[in-house]
Amino acid sequence: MTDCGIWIAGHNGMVGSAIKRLLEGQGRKTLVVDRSELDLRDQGAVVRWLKANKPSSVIFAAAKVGGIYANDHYPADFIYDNLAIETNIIHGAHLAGIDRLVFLGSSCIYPKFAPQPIPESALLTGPLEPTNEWYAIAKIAGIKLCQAYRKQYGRRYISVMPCNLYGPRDNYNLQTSHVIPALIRKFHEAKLAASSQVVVWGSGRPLREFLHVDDLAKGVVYCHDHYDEYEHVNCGAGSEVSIRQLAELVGSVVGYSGDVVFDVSRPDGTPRKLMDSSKLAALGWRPEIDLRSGLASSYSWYLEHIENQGQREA
Ligand code: GFB
Repeated sequence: MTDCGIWIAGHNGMVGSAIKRLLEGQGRKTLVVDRSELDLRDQGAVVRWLKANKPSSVIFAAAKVGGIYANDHYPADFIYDNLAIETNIIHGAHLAGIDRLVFLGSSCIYPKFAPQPIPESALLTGPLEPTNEWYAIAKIAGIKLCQAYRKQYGRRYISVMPCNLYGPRDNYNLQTSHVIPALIRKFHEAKLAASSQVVVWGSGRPLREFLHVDDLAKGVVYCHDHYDEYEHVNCGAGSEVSIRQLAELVGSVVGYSGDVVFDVSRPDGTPRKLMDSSKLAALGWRPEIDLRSGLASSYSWYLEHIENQGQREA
């Protein structure tokens, strides 16, 4: 049978592009389609495209994503776009006879006060963090879609839950970005302007687990090749830092020596969300990029791609 390639849905995003780089580096055939040619929220178009192109499997990295501000301010976009994309791709893959699919979620699927480190079994055991419950509900629905098609039709659809991610092709728009690109940009601009202070949102106390997207890509491809179970699987760095520590680290990588002030009128979000990734570790995956060197390479990427070419919109 002809190998039509692995469809990377969302290949232009930070996660999808990392997966594409990795698969192509391994000499594997990939399939992509641009947003201008296929709107993933259009059910008929997605089903037609899948039936016509027949990918051998799907890695599902397409999503409407954003940081704490975007999640909190655009709840309808986050729940609608993600639910639509998920139902269209997962149902469409089934209709097109595609037997293998990897869905990507997020650690925000877990309850706000989940036990730490968070095991996969903590799903649906308590209330969610309000700043991102819309996105979280959509991602939980994605896990359940995969499980439903596995249970009813025997499809080998699996889900992988990453922690907070960063790396090349991150979004550097200060309103919609996650904390790492926001701090890289804020510290860099403060250094250039010789500003005496940088404003960091919230109290600085929340703890976050950050994984470089190239490490995630290896975990996802590993799961695509080797993991075939009903339960979703966590994919995290295994360590956490406070936002205050992160700000100090970014300041030192960027070379900014002014003060950091915390704007407590901004939300902290979840106090802590360190995942237990021992299930994936037992399968043989380990993260390789430590936070400081990942931040240094992200700052180089920012200087090369964003700073000199104007800011990308989200
Ligand atoms: O990265 P972030 O937006 O995502 O924020 P979440 C992490 C923490 O950094 C929060 C603080 O406590 C923010 O208040 N922070 C400090 C900042 N300064 C800044 C800044 O300039 N920009 C941003 N964005 N944050 C998102 C979820 O949650 O993470 C999504 O809303 C998803 O659903 C994603 O799960 C991974 O970790 O709070």
